[in-house]
Amino acid sequence: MQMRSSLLVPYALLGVFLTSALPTWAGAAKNLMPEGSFELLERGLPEGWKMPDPNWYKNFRGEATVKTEKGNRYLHLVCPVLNQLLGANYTFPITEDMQRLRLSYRVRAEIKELATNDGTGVGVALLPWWGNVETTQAQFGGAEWITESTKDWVSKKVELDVPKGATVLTLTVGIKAADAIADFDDVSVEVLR
Ligand SMILES: [Ca+2]
Repeated sequence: MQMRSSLLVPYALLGVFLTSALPTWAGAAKNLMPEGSFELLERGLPEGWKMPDPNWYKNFRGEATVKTEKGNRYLHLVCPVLNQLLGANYTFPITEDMQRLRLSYRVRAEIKELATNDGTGVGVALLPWWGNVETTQAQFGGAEWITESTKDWVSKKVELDVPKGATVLTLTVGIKAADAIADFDDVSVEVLR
């Protein structure tokens, strides 16, 4: 009897711990992009990101770097021509139990000119992949692309359903068919369910 009562105390404490921890677990969605803040660098480049090749974008005087402002790092893109997509990619695996995602990021854009076709500007898109084959679907989704300059940083957020059977998602942060300067920070993709 003595042993049983001594065991009761730890279990009671565990119960208190679990009860207090539950609301936190319920509110925190899993973030699939641990390096969306551009704070961690590897040889000057943001860790986990595939940056565009400088040999390619220097031909049109483009720029893709990490800059620092008040101790905070962010992605800085410059695309002075209308016929290019200048972007950084982040690829991550996805499983069948991930059905709905929330994409969010902060962006600051200076847009000088847009190409005349649709879907141009500054923004973030998610592309699904099935195995190693790229889909014919042009764009899975993202927040509406910015087509006018922002005075300061603005926050974007959008919820998206994952296409059935997708095994990999590529997130592209960039400037598409626009003469623009764009800064990005705090990119996250959370699993809502
Ligand atoms: Ca940052």
